[in-house]
Amino acid sequence: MSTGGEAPCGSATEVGAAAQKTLRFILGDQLDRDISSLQDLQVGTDVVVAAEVREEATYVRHHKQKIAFLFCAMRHFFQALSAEGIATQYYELGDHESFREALAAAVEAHKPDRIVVTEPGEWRVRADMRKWETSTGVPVEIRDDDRFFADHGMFRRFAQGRKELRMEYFYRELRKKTGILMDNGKPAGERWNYDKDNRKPLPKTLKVPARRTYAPDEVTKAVLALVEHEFADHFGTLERFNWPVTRADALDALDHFIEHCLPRFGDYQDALATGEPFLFHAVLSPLINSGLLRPREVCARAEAAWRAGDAPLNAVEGFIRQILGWREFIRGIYWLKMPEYRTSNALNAGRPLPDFYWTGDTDMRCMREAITQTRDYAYAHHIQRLMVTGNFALLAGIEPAQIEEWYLIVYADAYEWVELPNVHGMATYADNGLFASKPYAASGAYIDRMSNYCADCSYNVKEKTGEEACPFNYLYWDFLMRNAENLRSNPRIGRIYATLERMSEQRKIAIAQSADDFFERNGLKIN
Ligand code: FAD
Ligand code: DLZ
Ligand code: SF4
Repeated sequence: MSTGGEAPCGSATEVGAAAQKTLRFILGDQLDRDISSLQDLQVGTDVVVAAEVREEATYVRHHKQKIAFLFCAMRHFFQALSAEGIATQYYELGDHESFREALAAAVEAHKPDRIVVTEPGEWRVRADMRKWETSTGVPVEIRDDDRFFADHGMFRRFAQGRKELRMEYFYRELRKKTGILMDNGKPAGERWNYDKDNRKPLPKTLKVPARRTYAPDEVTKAVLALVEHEFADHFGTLERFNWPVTRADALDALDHFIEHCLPRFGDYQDALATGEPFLFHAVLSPLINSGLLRPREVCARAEAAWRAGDAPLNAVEGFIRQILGWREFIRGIYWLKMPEYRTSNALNAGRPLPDFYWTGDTDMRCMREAITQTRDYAYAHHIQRLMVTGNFALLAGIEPAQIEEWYLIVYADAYEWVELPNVHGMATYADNGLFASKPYAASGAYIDRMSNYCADCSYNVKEKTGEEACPFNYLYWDFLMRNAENLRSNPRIGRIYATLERMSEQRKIAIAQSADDFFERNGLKIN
């Protein structure tokens, strides 16, 4: 059922007879009242349109919580627009199957003089959007997405002529451009980066702050029932759905993070712990990516906490670097390199994705923990994504397209612009190190150092080969042996190859045999 709301009499801005009627089409990840497509909105003349469409929910079979989160946030956003007296047209699931169909219906219903949109986050949707003018017969203006600190031109200029693309240098440019964490033209605290201070495991005695809870209102309850019914066979559960879905609740989640988690964010940024899915992380990415929170306000709040003495600089710089540095840089890579980017497979990885990525049914404690909480919360923190599920996919040689689709499906914050470079580039090195100076490959020793998982695992992290041994141990060396031709010349892992060369033939055979047995046991053997 569609809901259309006209501006109530008297609340409309007076406009002349010649005012252009503009249809402003908002996508599910553009839920920001200041989004560029709404910036010159004429209340009383214009209509704002959005649509829940099956095509977006099923082009990959998104996690139930991801669909529910977006539909809830979209419905609440449109309620708030209507409450402002803005004319809206909101199509619910089932009204139209695709953006194109919904737009055609809205054009038919409202007869606009022009259509205004903000550019989408995904290449796939942009290609479609570029045809909207022809398909509707109405002029379409596609505006930049100025929620980001950098536009496409800034990244292109940064990338031009560089042999290596490194986040750190782009981040420094953005620090200078925005003045964030800068004092008199110099980085706050005289250092750009405090990463070395941010690698502590979680002490046994430290209590992790409880998360805020967001009770579902009637709108949210209706969406949860709809998603359970319509997307019953999609991955994930809705039982623990606890996402803020309004601007007010998103701001509340930001307050909570700044006060309770940010002070320790830096220290435990890389930690992993059984039964602790969130640790001191922000858990704000779905809110930022969908528009409920603005990257600028999130960074400003973090910086203010440091300036007020409420959070240390290693935490605040570490946090701001994720948003001002990594998030912007990753987006830059995506738009610089798409659509060819996704097609490379530098390490010729060709194994299928194991079933346990969907079921969590594995004896590897670290993988089980990451996958089951992904199923329950549509969330895993960065180190779980990179050094557990990502590391496994890298070491085992899972085909890039299969592991990329998994990441795009399972996380509430996943959109191709941010998922793809993180998986294709950072986690699996499928882009041949376009922006990572070496593969993020690690054996069980790394996971053991940063977590308490191994103490409670059926495998033995100290064992290197054989059935009892931690699979990350032999898969790590097997990966290096399999990819020696590609990786040996990389100066950052030369030392590791030197160790490999000193290994006895007998040991190398035992490693390869253990890996082979593991692949066989898990249905991952290929010719
Ligand atoms: P925090 O750890 O508290 O970080 C704060 C914020 O920084 C995040 O909310 C996010 O906006 C930003 N951020 C941190 N790291 C990155 C990064 N590498 N790239 C972009 N933004 C970053 N992030 C997504 O938003 N969507 C994805 O689909 C996604 N897929 C990923 C896949 C892999 C294999 C890896 C290694 C990382 C991926 N990330 C993705 C980045 C990162 O893991 C998540 O942004 C983060 O875990 C979100 O949780 P948080 O809000 O608690 O983040
Ligand atoms: C992810 C998603 C889903 C599941 N459903 C919708 C939807 O029904 N309507 C909508 O406008 N957007 C949805 N989205 C987000 C879009 O996929 C996203 O806007 C594009 O991928 C561009 O980033
Ligand atoms: Fe993971 Fe290996 Fe530790 Fe088990 S022993 S939790 S598989 S790293």
